[in-house]
Amino acid sequence: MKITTDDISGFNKKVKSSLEPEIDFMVNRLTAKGIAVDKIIAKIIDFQVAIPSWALGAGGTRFGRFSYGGEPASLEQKLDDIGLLHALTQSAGAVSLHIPWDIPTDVQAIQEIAASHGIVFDAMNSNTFQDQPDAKGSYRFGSLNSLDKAVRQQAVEHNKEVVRIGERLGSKSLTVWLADGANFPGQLNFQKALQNTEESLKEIYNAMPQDWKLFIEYKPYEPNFYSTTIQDWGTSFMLANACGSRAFTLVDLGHHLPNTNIEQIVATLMYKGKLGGFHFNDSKYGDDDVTVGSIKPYALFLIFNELVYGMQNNPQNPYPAWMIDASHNIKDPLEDLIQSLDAILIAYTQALLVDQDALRQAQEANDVVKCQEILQGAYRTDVRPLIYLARAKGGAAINPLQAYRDFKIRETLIKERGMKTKATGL
Ligand code: PSV
Ligand code: MN
Repeated sequence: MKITTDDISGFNKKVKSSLEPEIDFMVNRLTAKGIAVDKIIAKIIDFQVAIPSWALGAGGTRFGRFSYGGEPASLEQKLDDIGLLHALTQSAGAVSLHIPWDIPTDVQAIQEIAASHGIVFDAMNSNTFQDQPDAKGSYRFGSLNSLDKAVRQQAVEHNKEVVRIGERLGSKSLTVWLADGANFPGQLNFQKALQNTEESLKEIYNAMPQDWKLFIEYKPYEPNFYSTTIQDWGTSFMLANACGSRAFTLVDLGHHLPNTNIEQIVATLMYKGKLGGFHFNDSKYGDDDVTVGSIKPYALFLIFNELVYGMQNNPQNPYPAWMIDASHNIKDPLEDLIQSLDAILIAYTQALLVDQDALRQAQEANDVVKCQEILQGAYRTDVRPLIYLARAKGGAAINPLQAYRDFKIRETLIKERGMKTKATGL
């Protein structure tokens, strides 16, 4: 199924008149406050988020998985799904591949499909958390941290292979997330595990092309429950520094213990020029991987406030690679992704509305009440009319979720692919 620009403009014509009063009111109000609405709209249009190749099908838990009709059964179909998402939103113009879940068999064909949808290849993801059927060594007791040199080498070689595949596709970065750790006290020598990890990462880093970046993801627990070798941002930061200037920390919102101040982590990393990648999701208890902004929207806004500040004030930090890392256990994956993109753009726009000069002055005057008023004033602004406007200007559907339903996309995908398809990956 393909959505054309005519489909989008036809849909927009239908819905625009009912939204125009809200849009006009918002634009007039912000303009009267001296805010350059055009610049904000341009920033919203520019913001692109990569969709991981594993997020197009139904996710699951260790207790089971409920398939979703019309799931993409191949990489080609996954790209088609991202193409639909991008046609509707114009903000999902990148894919992040997980190897070996999505090894392209015909690289040129895959490139052509991606290009036809306006999709580029963002960070490549390696996988040394699952054993592969033909592998000699097992990752049961670790991969890059393993005491077994042959297992470590196998994991290093896999990462090098992922880079080679990425090079052919035009990707420029590798994300390494390790499940390595221990389930029980005493199982692992922490120092040895860290040393092995550092040496393995250095080998991967040194084998990467000069224009590639390495993103090191951290996570405090799961699938190992007692310890994780790269448990937190500090460990990731230390390893990135040990590798070199093209190695960075990757923040995944779900990879923190409850109540961690993630916005402060973001600020610290950007100050040091080391925030390379960012995975969006939301959670209540752990790495729940639910829809972005569905549980803690204010926290998301505070994080975006630091991201926006960092992008404006920290030239030493590269532009971060954005990706949605969510799992869709009960919702239609495409609808869930549309909701996540909405939440990302809403929080981003609210953060763009923070009056940074007024905030600095209030901070300098130690006017704590004013500081809170400024932040919450931006957070409590219903910025959706600005997003409608940006979408109309950027060629997206003004209301992508409504368009998705009006166009009967899932019904069509089920007709085309059947009820019983199963996406590869988690
Ligand atoms: C691990 O929980 C993670 O966040 C990593 O980014 C993986 O690549 C992804 O989820 C999928 O397993
Ligand atoms: Mn992640």
